[in-house]
This record gives sequence, structure tokens and C-alpha cells, in this order.
Amino acid sequence: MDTRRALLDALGDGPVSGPALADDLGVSRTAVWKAVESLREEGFAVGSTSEGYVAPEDPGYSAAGIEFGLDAPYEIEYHDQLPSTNDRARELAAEGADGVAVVADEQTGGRGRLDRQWTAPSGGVWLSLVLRPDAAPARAPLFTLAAAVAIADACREAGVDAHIKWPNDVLVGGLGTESDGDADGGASDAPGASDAPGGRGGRKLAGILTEMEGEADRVSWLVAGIGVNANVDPDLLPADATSLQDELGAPVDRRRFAAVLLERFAALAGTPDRMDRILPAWRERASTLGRRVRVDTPNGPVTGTAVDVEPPGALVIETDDGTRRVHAGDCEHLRDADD
Ligand code: BT5
Repeated sequence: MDTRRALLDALGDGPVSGPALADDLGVSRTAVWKAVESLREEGFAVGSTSEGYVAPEDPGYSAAGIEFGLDAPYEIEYHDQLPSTNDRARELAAEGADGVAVVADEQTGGRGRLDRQWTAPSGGVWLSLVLRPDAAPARAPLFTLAAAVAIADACREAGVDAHIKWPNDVLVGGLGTESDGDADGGASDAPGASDAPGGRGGRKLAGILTEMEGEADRVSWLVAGIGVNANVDPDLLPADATSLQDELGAPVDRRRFAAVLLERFAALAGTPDRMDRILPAWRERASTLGRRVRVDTPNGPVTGTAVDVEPPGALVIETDDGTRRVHAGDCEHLRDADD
């Protein structure tokens, strides 16, 4: 274990002197002193008293809190409140940043796709990762899929059985196996009556807004904006939304959640050689494949059975008029009786 983490653990039960810490941790006194200094630099204010070192106050959900123990090559910029983490991330991207995750406890002007609003009260995980990947702009959708996998895995680790709806929603429920059925099942039973962009297929827990700037053959910067309703009261959210806290009946540790999310994302999309893993991982966690869907594309609706997702993220749909590939749009999972 990292000396700094061991040191924090050792201080958990009260003050411990430097020599006693060195003994406990099996390191030199200089190593103890260095670990204390390095913790202080990172925002963990380890105290000193006549009885020895004292545990710092828990930095909580903050840059130091998220970065500590984070096994991914990202730096955290934390704000209590921002209009939109994507807007701040775009500013940083324009200044040349790479590998920075902008995190806010609350957003006052959160954005969804197509200028939709994203409700982002205090308690969520609102995070935008600035990247400068060595990739062609056409591959950008893969980063959205990787983010969806990372979110789904972080939710599952927290104990919520989340699944992905193409291309960018992470949902809970709606698979026809729950006694309470679809969240919108009662209110919008008439075919086509569901006008929520999430459509049928479960309660929306998270969404992704990927933005980028690039030249013909190379992405200049990419911002993966991730919004997860973590510890949010669903009364504050749109009607077809849910939160981790509501699903679990208790708040989640957002520090851990954000760290798992960033680690999973880095494992899939951190370097070009890993990106082959994205589509198989996405397929495993998706609830869209094998379902009847209607995708509202910029060229009109496409209805049929979703059979696959192809590079860099196109949904393959078998329709009555043959196979169609859709690259963008809002996807609605249909029940068998709908069309
Ligand atoms: C999305 O758009 O799902 C992308 C959301 C991305 C949000 C993150 S938060 C961090 C970063 N900073 C930002 O400003 N944005 C990103 P879309 O698929 O267009 O879905 C938007 C629709 O979802 C809205 O029109 C509402 O119907 C619904 N919605 C809004 N807020 C929601 C919430 N908190 N939970 C679930 N659904 C929501």
C-alpha cells in the first residue's frame, strides 16, 4: 500500500508520533515526514501536536479527495458550482489542457444534446474530461460509448444494475423484469405518446454530452461531459429520471464513484491501443441490442430491431426495408406491440 494511504489509515484512531508511525508502517522516519508533506501539498492538512501527527479533516468530494488514490492519468479541477462543466472544460481545452477532469457539485446551466437543458442540482456527479486524443474526428463517438461503459460499471460497483441505451443514456429498469415496470408505463401507454427524449426503456440515471474540435484527420480536443444523478432527490429531476441514492435508499460515496468512473474510462479510451475493447464492452452492457427501437434521426424516424453497434458507434437496425445504420438521433425502446 502507498505510504500516504497507510499513514492516513494509521492516524484514524488518534495522534501517532513520527517514530511510532515509522515502526508501524515499516518505513524510515524521513519517509514518514515526506508522506506527511506530500499529503499536505495535496490538500490533506495533517496536523502536528505534542502527541504526534493528527488525521487531517476528510477532504470530502473535492479535487484532493477524488485525486487521492485515483489510478488514472487525470488531474481534477473542482468547483462547488459552475454554469456547466462542459463550458469550463472547453475553456481549458482552448488553453491547451489535456487530461483534466472538471467537476462541479452543482451546475446552474447544465446542457444536454441539441441545446436541451440538463438538470444538475447539488449532489450529482457532473464531470467533463478534457482530452487531446490521437484519433480521427470520425472516431469521436467511441469516446461517448466508452464513457457510457465507464458510467455503467461505476453504477454497478455502487450496487445499481444500470444498462446502456444507445447512444448515450444510462438507465435503470425498464427491461420488463421488474414488478413496477417502466417508469413512464402508466402515463404514456399510447404508442408514440412518450415524448421524453429518453423514451421508454427505463429511468434515466445518466447522460453524456461529447463535444470536440478537430481538423479533417485529427481531433484537436474532445470534452466528454458526464452527468450522473448520484445523491439527488428525484423530485428535483425530470419525471422519467432516477438517482443512485433513490435506487439504493442511501447516498453513494461520490469520491469513489468518480474515481471508478475515471479509471474505467482510462482503461478503455486512455490510449489508442485500448480502444478495440470499447465496442465489445458496450455490447455487453447495452439493453438496446435485440430490441425493437425507433430512432429519430435528422433524416426522419427509423423503426426496426437493433441488431448491433458498429465502429465508430453506429446502430445497425433491421427494418422492413432492409438494414439501416444510424449515426445520431434519439432512440426509443419500443414494446413489441408498439410501432
Ligand atoms: C444528455 O442529453 O443526456 C447529456 C447530458 C450531459 C450532462 C453532462 S453534466 C456534465 C456536463 N456538463 C454539461 O453541461 N453537460 C454535461 P440528452 O440525451 O439530450 O438528454 C437531455 C434530456 O434528458 C432533457 O431534455 C431532459 O428530458 C432529460 N434530463 C434533464 N436533466 C436530467 C437529469 N438530471 N437526469 C435525467 N434526465 C434528465
